[in-house]
Amino acid sequence: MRKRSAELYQKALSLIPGGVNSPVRAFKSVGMEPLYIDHGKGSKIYDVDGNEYIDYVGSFGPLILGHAPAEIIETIKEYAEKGLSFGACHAQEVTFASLITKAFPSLNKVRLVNSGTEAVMSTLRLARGYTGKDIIIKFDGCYHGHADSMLVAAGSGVATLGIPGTPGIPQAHAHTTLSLPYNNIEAVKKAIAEHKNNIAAVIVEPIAGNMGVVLPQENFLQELRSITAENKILLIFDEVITGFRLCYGGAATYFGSSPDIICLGKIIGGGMPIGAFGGKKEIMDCIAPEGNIYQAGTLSGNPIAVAVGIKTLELLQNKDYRIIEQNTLYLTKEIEKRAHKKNVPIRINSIGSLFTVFYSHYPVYDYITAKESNPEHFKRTFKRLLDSGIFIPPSQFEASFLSFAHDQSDLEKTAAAYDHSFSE
Ligand code: HOZ
Repeated sequence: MRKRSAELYQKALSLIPGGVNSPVRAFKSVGMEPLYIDHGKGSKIYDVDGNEYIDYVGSFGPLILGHAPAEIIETIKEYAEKGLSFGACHAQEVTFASLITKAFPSLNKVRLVNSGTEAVMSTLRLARGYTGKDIIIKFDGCYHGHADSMLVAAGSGVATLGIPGTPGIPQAHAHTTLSLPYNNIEAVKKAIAEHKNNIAAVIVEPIAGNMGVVLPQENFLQELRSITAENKILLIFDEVITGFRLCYGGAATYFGSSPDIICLGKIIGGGMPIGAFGGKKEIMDCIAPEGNIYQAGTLSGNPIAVAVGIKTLELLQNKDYRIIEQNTLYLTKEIEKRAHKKNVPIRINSIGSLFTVFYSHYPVYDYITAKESNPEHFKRTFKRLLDSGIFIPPSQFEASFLSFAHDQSDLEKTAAAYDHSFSE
């Protein structure tokens, strides 16, 4: 049934570490072999064996418009004709920076990079250079890409594979990162009191999406804003997942917060490799060549990625986010109803078009409670869903994503597939 995928994986194992170019897609935590995808269209992907799946991975977030929307493909063709990369300025960068800064009121300036990881790496250097301090506070189970200092108690693949500590990372880097429990403002107050004069920044996923979806509790983000401002510590929102996901703007817009710096990726590239970070003018002007904090990249602001980013944002400006939110609500309620009928203990965390089903009796509000989810139950559900033509992320510690391309029939099929898996 997945013969060609199995053959490709065997070959890949001898050529690529673990057979994959990023760990989560290896399907390790679900005890299966990875799918090899041939193509995607709308809400569906098709593997190399010709199987069709309703896709809730959406490339781990960028594909809010679904796979291969006609307008995006046209844009790629149009801009590819003009050249693939210049290593020089082009007009689209200015348009894109203007679109992004308009969508995020707390951003005056933005710089483009090639991925979310790169955005965070650059941001941390900027925060340290700007404040002249070293320590960064992050939160357990949050994932900010694979830069050295951010892998301490990280989510996503690190959580999926249960990788202990941070092999390959100098002690000194780990020592300048404090990882605290998510949603625990008291822990933040204590850390600030202990390291008061040496904390450069607090970085947070305003909605955690890399330990499964975990929502900020009431006042968590507001209190973070006040306590960081009071102590001259920068507040960084990692909006790589949430940027343009909940509304036209980010979680900062959605919750009315004003972080000092915001990191973006995923949706702003509509599926092309891109990242960005932005902030207030006085902070951003510290970056070279205006200032002396160095950050650079040959492919940064790649003309095709930027053209796709602009088109994606233009299309999103005319979308009604309430539709995708209602669809997610419908699906999660259906899943919940069916689980309860069959006495399967689940907790669903959901917001906007993001959701995660945890197999747990208890509410999930941080990394410890996320890890309470029954891994065997997740594994069985994943397999059953895949066999029913539903593709969710192959890890308990990732978010499922709906797109504007998912329709009622997709949602009904998905609810029925969950129902079937609960029967087992
Ligand atoms: N950081 C990505 C998900 N949050 C990794 C996905 C992958 O391994 O492809």
